[in-house]
Amino acid sequence: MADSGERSACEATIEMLQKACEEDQSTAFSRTEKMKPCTIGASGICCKNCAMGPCRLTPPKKEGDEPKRGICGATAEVVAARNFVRMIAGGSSAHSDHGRAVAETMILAARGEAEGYRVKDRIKLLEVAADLSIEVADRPVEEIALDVGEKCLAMFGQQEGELAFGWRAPEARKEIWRKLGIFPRGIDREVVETMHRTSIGVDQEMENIILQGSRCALADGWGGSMIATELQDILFGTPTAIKSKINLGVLEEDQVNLIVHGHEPLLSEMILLAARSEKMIKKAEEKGARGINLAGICCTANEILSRHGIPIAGNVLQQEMAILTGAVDAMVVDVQCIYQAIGELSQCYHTKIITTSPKGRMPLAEHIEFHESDAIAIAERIVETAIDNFPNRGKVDIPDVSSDFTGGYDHEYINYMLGGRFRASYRPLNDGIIDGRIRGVVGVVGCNNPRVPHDAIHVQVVSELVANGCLVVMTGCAAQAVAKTGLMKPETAKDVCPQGLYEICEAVGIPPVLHMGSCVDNSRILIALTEMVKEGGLGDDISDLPAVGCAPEWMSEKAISIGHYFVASGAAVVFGVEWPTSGSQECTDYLLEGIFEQYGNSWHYEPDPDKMVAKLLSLIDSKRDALGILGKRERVLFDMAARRELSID
Ligand code: NFS
Repeated sequence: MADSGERSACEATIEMLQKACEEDQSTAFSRTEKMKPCTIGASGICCKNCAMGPCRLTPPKKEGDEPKRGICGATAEVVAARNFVRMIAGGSSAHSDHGRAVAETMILAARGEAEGYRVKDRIKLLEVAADLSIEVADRPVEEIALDVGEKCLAMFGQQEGELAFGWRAPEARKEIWRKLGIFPRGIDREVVETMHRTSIGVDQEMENIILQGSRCALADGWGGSMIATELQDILFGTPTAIKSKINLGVLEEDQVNLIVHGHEPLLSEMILLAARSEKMIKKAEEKGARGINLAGICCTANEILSRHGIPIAGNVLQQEMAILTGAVDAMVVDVQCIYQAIGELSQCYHTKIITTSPKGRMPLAEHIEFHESDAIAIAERIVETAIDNFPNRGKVDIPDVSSDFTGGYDHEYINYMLGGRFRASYRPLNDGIIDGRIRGVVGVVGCNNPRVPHDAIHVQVVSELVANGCLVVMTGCAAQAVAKTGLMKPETAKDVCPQGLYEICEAVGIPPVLHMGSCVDNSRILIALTEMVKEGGLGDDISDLPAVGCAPEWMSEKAISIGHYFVASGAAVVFGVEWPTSGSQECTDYLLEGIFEQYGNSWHYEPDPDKMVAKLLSLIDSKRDALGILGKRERVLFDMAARRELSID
């Protein structure tokens, strides 16, 4: 296997990869080296939507050769577009099913049928109710919550009209959606129609297929994901800045280590309650442990970090690393981004894997099914299973690596931080951009992918963006990568920011890189961009803002859905790793250039981190130029020594 240091920028991961190597354990990293990707599939031109194929529409070998067609006659650009929008449908389904579960729980909670769940943020409830035209005057909170829950749940099956949260977008954007006929109707409807249109013999026109992809992606960003974020805030509290720690060093040698991994906070919030109960702590002590240590992996981690400051054990590529420490007594999983491989790995390191969702079971795991109606009792059973497993530990190797950081920056909190309690507004942010102290805003989001060095591209790109005066907002596993570097500590601003950005960070008390939560919380970035437009001075639409999105290490279909809803909402988006339609020049040109005309921005692909930074800055500067606020600046380049200085503390 390649040198572990080349596989990851994260010291704890490198240490565990060495252990895996010594103990002959397979990990996603080692399997990546053995599994070469199918180049035809990776480039989006393998059609396997019917049994006449699969048809591999490789480009012509030499000039003059006829382009290959599928058995039905499908052309490469149509196949690439179909595969692309099917990725959107997959990603949109995942985020949206998450949102649906939260809406269902809110209804149960409002009816008093889900012990442990209640409305925690009343103000947010009233704001959301107002946006949904729900009467609030003199009504009890439970009644309003029931209406909000039911109205949100109805958005999934809505057949006609416009998705209500879409009305929050800037006026100019809504007009574009209406003109293109892509204002999403119901969330499920857009996913179903995308699957229908891309099945054999339906939509045969690339542009029309991509249009439906846009409608499906918008149903995610302004629908399913936004429902998840908003209703979670109502039920569990809207995040505010909170300190925490990240990396495998947060595991405790003398405590029961329970990891929550997956996506939905419905379960992890209850596990947190159970793990903190005296009854459970006493049980843990009876087994010889000093207490119960709860930590998270993936987006579940981001959810409970943002609301409770619970430490993060690692991002998606660290799920196997956590088990390799030998210190994880139970890893509780629900849905999404859970590697089947952890089942087998757990057999060698005492860890109990506990599946909890009827949607996601796996061999070699114990299944304790979670139901919101009996949440506390089930959460206690899960915590007890971890406690009972504590005495079964063998050798423990916890890397002594962890970093402090601050998370919990939702768009409401940014608004408040910028303007203060009595004049909360985005004015200082817009002014900072207009006067050039902030060059632009970049959302760096998405996954880790073992095809590229773990965390390394995130860290390089974000460090350089900050050094070049950009305010960076982050979610998902990308946020976790950068939380390890110290860039998310307010006190770091003076060392890493140019003067203008530093002055703003210092005045407001924020770091230059803001952790905004999980991947469904990308909907918070949509709202923040909309607020910037509404504040004025930076154009009339999201497409006018000096703001860009970026996913340097993406892997999931969810990332494609997120990227596409940002593009359809008017933001330029740069992806790294691999471009999923690269086998069709026509489809690629359309997504990277052609759609600019419709949306005012487009996709970009750049796997090289140096060039990615240059591209992000030039996209920002082109918007500054159009707004008449471009000041000439040199790009600050980072050499290896500068990057090392930033290394994990
Ligand atoms: Ni997002 Fe979160 Fe991570 Fe990627 Fe997976 S955990 S929902 S998909 S891998 S960022």
